[in-house]
Amino acid sequence: MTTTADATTASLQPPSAADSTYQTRVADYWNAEENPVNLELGKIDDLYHHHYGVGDADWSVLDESDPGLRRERVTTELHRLEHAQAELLATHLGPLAPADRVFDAGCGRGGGSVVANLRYGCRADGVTLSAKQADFANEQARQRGIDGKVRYHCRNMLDTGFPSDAFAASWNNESTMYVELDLLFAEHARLLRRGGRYVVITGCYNDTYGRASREVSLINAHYICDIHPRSEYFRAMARNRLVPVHVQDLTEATIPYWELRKRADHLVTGIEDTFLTAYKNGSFQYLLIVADRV
Ligand code: SAH
Ligand code: GPP
Ligand code: MG
Repeated sequence: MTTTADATTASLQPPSAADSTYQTRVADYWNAEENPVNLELGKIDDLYHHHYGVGDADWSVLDESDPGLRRERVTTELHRLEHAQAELLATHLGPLAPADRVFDAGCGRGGGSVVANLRYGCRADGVTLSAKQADFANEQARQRGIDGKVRYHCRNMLDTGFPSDAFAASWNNESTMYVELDLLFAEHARLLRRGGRYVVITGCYNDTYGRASREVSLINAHYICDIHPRSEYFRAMARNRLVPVHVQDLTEATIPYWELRKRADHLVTGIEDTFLTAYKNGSFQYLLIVADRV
């Protein structure tokens, strides 16, 4: 009886990095994810991003008459906008020295840590719930010859096991909507040294709208996430020794990306109109917050 019960319990237990059934489902999503909008863009220069873009789009790519060339130009333009987002985040991490260590919380296929390493020469540790993403990212680092400095781990960003006060900077790029902010910021505050820098880019719901809109709920369902209100970021940072030094509303800056992506027939996933409606009806915001660990 006891043996049977133990065996049943063991078979239901989530894999090591996930500590709940919810996190197991999130890991399943990312282990299975192979959207062309992510893989085709990443292939261009082996920088694989799982975030959206910022900045003005070059609309002339849509005028290309040759269909194959048009697809290629649109793909390249979307990648340029996603890369600009990664660079924007990275500029706020510094200054950093090559000996400094940075933490990439919810690292996806690893692009963000590579961008930080290329910019500062720093050491980076990325963590993701997905073993497949961590393996993929480590192979990319090996091919670039930066695997001595940039490492990816299949771990939980709420409980990384990394040493305290060891990191000069850390960030979440579109990964905060999978976790409770108090637990997340407590871990960043533990890992960062005093005066260390924390940066987040996220989609949040707008408190002035009221509660989560229909579109915000559809985005939650699409990605299996739970988008927080803007207010919750500042409350949770204040409770966890993170003091904002710069806040930027990127909503206007991300709309061209979505308008262009919507017209990329070969890359659309079906969520494009929902993002555009959510941004335009004022219920949803794309936000950058930079904070110091005190
Ligand atoms: N920051 C990356 C990827 C964002 S996609 C980029 O900008 O490209 C969201 C990522 O968050 C996925 O890799 C997912 O595995 C990760 N994630 C979600 N919950 C997590 C958790 N509790 N611990 C570690 N990673 C998590
Ligand atoms: C980006 O990943 C999306 C997320 C991490 C989840 C939700 C983010 C919000 C800002 C709400 P992706 O690049 O894998 O998404 P897609 O496949 O749609 O390009
Ligand atoms: Mg994407």
